[in-house]
Amino acid sequence: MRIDVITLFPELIQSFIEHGVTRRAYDRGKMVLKCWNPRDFADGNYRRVDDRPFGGGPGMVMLAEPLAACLLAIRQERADDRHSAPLIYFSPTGEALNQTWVCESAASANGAVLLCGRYEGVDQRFIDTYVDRQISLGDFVLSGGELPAMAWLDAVARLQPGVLNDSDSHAQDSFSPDLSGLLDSPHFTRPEVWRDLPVPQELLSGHHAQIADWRREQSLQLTAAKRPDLITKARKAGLISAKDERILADKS
Ligand code: 4GN
Repeated sequence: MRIDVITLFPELIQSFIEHGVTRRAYDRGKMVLKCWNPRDFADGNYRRVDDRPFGGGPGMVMLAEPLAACLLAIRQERADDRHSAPLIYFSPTGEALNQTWVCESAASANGAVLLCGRYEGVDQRFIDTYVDRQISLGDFVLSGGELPAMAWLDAVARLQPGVLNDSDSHAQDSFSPDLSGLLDSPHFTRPEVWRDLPVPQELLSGHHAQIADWRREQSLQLTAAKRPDLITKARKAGLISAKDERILADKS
């Protein structure tokens, strides 16, 4: 899959993708990434990419034209039409990113173009004309869209087939279908006793069915306590069994 990233700080994205799962996705030929700096598409000696907001107020707004010129160059190089690769803009006003969406993006052969904003944001006319989806990582504000873009890249790269090794498979991730969209159960490793704290004995039994039962119970209890919305969602999808319901009823 090919990903293009529009950013005033290409070095941030470049250094990120040279490590970890994003690096592995590249090395294994699963992901190709190119950064584009809108400054290279800006006019004049100063190569301005921002200007003051109409109506007044603090901060600066990213100009539409350098972004449009940059996007045109990307589309020309990709030689595809606009909707084969969606333009994604990271903004606190976007829709919440979730694993379902990450899975869809990871499965799309066409990749994506990621737009990282800076300052107060991007001229709304560029957004209305070109942006396909606005994504938010949550209800907080960052000084730029680069960190959300890196989060998206990481989440999508680790789902590419052959990027994670068997030992760190994503089938058991929180929110995965294998877990009915619930939170993952806790993990333990050696030693068996650390500072007087033992590993739950169910995990030491070597009894696969008992281990699976324990993990399901932990997932259900953890999710009920921290994310009751995910229990409701799983119930609606018919993913909570009668046995699950008994576990949930026992503890509440
Ligand atoms: C996304 C972008 C937070 C998020 C951002 C988020 C950069 N902050 N919650 N900051 O996912 C104005 C220009 C703010 C782009 C944007």
